[in-house]
Amino acid sequence: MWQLYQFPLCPFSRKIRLLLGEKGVGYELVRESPWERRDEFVDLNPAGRTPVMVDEGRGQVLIDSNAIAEYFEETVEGKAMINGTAANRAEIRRLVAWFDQEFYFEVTGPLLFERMQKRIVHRQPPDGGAPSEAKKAATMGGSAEAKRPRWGGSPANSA
Ligand SMILES: N[C@@H](CCC(=O)N[C@@H](CS)C(=O)NCC(=O)O)C(=O)O
Repeated sequence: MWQLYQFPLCPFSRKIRLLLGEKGVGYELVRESPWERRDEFVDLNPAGRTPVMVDEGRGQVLIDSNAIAEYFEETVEGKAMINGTAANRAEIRRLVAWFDQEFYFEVTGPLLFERMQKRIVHRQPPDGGAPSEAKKAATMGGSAEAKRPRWGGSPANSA
């Protein structure tokens, strides 16, 4: 049985939970707080980041959301999430990489830092302005990306 080491608010973990649901892969959730740098977790992933998937029976450890997504894309038949022509698949991969990078650094990362990490880990008060800046970034108002006609085409896919 697969175990997903994840943090509930981690967007990369969320992406994998959605993907596993779509693919119909059974798994057990293991809650991990990456900033605690738990020895057993760092032994699994020296980078100390969520998500990580482990199947002890198969002696398999998968690290990094994109590596995990590609692994299940290649090993589980049906409900392809990186689908279509090579050009479509390249576009899906581009969008996933773009979203992971931009949304995490401009939106989810600052929100997680202000609302959770700063309070719990650093014991500092929040900066009231930061969440509204993140919200502004989340709307992507007027960006070239927001005006693109379709995100990765259809049917449903990773993008
Ligand atoms: N490229 C990685 C990014 C994973 C990542 O940054 N996870 C964050 C939580 S959302 C983390 O574990 N941060 C702890 C750290 O960087 O020390 C992926 O796609 O899995």
